[in-house]
Parts: sequence; C-alpha cells; structure tokens
Amino acid sequence: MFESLSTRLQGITSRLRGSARITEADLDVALREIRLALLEADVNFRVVKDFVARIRERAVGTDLLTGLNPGQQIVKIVHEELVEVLGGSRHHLELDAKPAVLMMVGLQGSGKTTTAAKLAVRLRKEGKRPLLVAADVYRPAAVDQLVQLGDQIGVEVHTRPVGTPALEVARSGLEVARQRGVDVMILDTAGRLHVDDAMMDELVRIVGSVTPKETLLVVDAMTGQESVKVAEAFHARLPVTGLVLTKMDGDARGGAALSIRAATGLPVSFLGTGERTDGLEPFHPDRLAQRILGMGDILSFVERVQENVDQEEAERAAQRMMENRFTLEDFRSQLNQIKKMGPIGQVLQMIPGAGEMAGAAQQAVDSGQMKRIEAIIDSMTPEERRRPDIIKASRRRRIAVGSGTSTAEVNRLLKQFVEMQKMMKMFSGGKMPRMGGGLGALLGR
Ligand SMILES: Nc1nc2c(ncn2[C@@H]2O[C@H](COP(=O)(O)OP(=O)(O)O)[C@@H](O)[C@H]2O)c(=O)[nH]1
Ligand SMILES: [Mg+2]
Repeated sequence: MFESLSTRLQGITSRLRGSARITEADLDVALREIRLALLEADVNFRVVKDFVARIRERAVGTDLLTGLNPGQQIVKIVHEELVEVLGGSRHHLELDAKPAVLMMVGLQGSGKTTTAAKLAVRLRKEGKRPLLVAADVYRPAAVDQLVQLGDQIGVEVHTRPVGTPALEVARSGLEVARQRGVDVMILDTAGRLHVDDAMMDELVRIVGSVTPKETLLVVDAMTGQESVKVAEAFHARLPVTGLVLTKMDGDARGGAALSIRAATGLPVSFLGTGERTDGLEPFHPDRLAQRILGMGDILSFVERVQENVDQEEAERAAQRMMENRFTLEDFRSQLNQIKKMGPIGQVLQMIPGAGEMAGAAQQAVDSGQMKRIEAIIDSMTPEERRRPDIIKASRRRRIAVGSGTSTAEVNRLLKQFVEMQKMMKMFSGGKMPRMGGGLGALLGR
C-alpha cells in the first residue's frame, strides 16, 4: 500500500534532506511536487490544498530557509503534517458492557464479513470471548460464509433459518450472547451495492434494538474517493464510531486512507491488509506516516513478533545461535514461527531497509520454494538435522526422493545452511544476527 506515493515522497524528501541551503524557489518546487504526488495518490483535493498550505506556512514561519539543516526540517514538518492528516485514530474499541455489541456496517463486498472474523480473532487474542452473529439474511451464501469463517477460526456463529428478519437474528443473537457469558457479540449485517434507504432503515432499527457499543463502518479502500462519499452517507444515518479501510493490500495509491479522516471527521480504527483472518492492523497515524516516508515501521514489526512468536522458543534459538549450536531443526522451527506472523513480504516491509528483501522473500513463498525447503528438512532424520555434516551422497539422494525435490536442491540448502552458520559465528558472542540476514542467506541473497 502507498507504494507510488511513498516512492514519490521519498524522492522529494531525500533531495531535500541532502541540501544544506534551501531557497524559496526550492521550497516552491518541493511543495508543487508534494501536491502532485498526493493528487496522483487520489487524495481528496481539499485535503491536499490544506496540507500543502500548512507545510508552507510552517516552513516560512520557522525561518527554515535560513536555519540549520533545512532539508531535514522540512521532512520533519511533512511527517508531522502527515500524522495530522491521518490523525485521530481509534483502535481501542470501547466494549465495556457484557455482552458488548460490535456492529459491522457497509456496502456489499466492502469486507464486513471478513473483518468480523478478523476482529473475532483479535478479541480472542485479548482474552475476550466473541460470538459472531449472521444477520445478513438476504443471501444464504452470506450466512454460510460466516459459518465457514467461524469454523476456521474456532469461534461460535449464531444463525437463524433463512427468512428470519435481520432484526430478529440480531435480537436472538444478543439473547444467546447473554446466556453464554459472551464478552463481545460481533454483528455482521447485509449491505447493498449502493447506499439505499431501505437498508439504512433496517440498520437504524437494529441499532435501536441492540444498542451497539461500537458501530464500525467498513469501506473498500480501492474505491478511492467514492469511499469518502459512502462514509458520509452512512455517518448521516447511523452512529458510526470508527472506520475500517479494507483491501489496503491491493490499493497502491492509498488516497482513501489519507483523505477519509479529514474529509468525514470519522476516525479510522483498522486497516484490512489481506484476505486471511490475520490481515487486520490497528491504524497508527504516526507509524503509517513513517512508512509512507520510508522510515520503516519497526514498532508494528515488534508487535507482530510479540503477538505471534513463542518467546521462550525464540530465546532458545538465539541462545543456540550464540553458542554455535543452531541446527536445521532450530531453523525449521524458526520458519514455522515466521509463517505465523503473516505474509512474509508484508512483515519484512515494516523493517527499515528490508523493503527490497520483502519482494524476494514473498516470491520464495509464492513460488513454493519455502515449502520445498521445509520438505527437505522434514525428510531428514533428527540426527541429520542436528549434524548436517553426516549427510553424504546416498543420504542426499534419499532426502531428495523423500521430499520430492532434487539432489541439487538438497545440496544448495546444505551449502546455504553452512554459510548461515558461518555468519552466525561472526555474530556470536556479540549481537544476534538479524532474522532477515539468515533468511536472506537461505534465499541466496
Ligand atoms: N485483499 C483483500 N481482500 C479482502 C479484504 N477484506 C475483504 N476482502 C475480500 O473482499 C471480498 C468481500 O468481502 P466480504 O467480507 O464478503 O464483504 P461483505 O459483503 O461486506 O461482507 C471477499 O472476497 C474478501 O476475501 C482485505 O483487507 N484485503
Ligand atoms: Mg458479508
């Protein structure tokens, strides 16, 4: 997400950073470029106009043109203003009732059902007990979809027979939630293709009946400025408490994310970043601004690691690396942990400077190379994993056959593993090797 804008802005800011002196003409040029970059990213033109005007005002006001390191100061101002435009995030949902109702609203296809499941996963990680309620009663497939997602993530789904009015499903859902001691009832609702009075009336009635603590409006970021209009229409009729912008993974421009808060006054709560149930990120304006300006997003990365990686296991692995006892078995379990963090390309994208490797790593996963590496390791005996030096020609052939690969591939993996061990030796006694480093070595980077 934000790739093109990010590239453009980074070009502008890196030029500014490098200049010791900036004339008023330089500033004009830079601001014009920033304006164009934002417009091309489909940011609302009013938002762009204000944004550029504020940067100019601050740049002139702080005597920036004569100060020390003016380039870096402009970058700082751009970053701060970007945070401001994105500002007012709200991902701490207020769910202080039991059961609290969290209602999903939005147009058809915006991602309500998927996001409902993602939120259930998230809430459960926080120790809460969720219940999904399928109140999209117009299409039987919609109920099935939620039931399937519930199965997949192990969360209970409340349904009623086809033909039951949505209001009745919601009401009975709440009843069930009360009886079972559920913490949060996540209510999935129907959406039309366009904003429609009958749909709004129904949603208004449901709100009146189950009084949601949170009403999250789900909008498809790929629809760009159209999503701003949709948000305004929903906001006019319903007590929307926050926005979820979905399909950010497919929206390279990101204009909706940059405009919607400033244009509607509604805070963004989450970003949807993939079809999988782990593709949901809390919206952090400061981190996002840093990511757009190419400053990486190390905080999100650290959080992702903390959420998904078994801490003890990680420490054991680190210890073994430092003692030069890191084996293929340890490596295999690290691959498992990395996989749990989500799509590898997305994860690496968060690390400053690792952006380039993200593509290669993702490609390795997509092309099945990662699976082949796993298969090779799985075909080894525990002894072989601990002591790869015993794997001579006949064992290599056996492993290749067992894993459905070739001896050449087995050879390559073993050779790369030796390289990786050498690298670890260099680091051992001192700092831990960067995780990306080991992975990079195996991918032949
Ligand atoms: N790539 C991507 N696809 C998404 C995301 N959220 C939802 N989708 C997909 O968008 C389509 C519609 O989603 P769905 O949850 O059924 O929308 P609903 O009609 O609002 O309930 C499905 O194919 C989802 O897999 C997202 O964040 N990224
Ligand atoms: Mg749906």
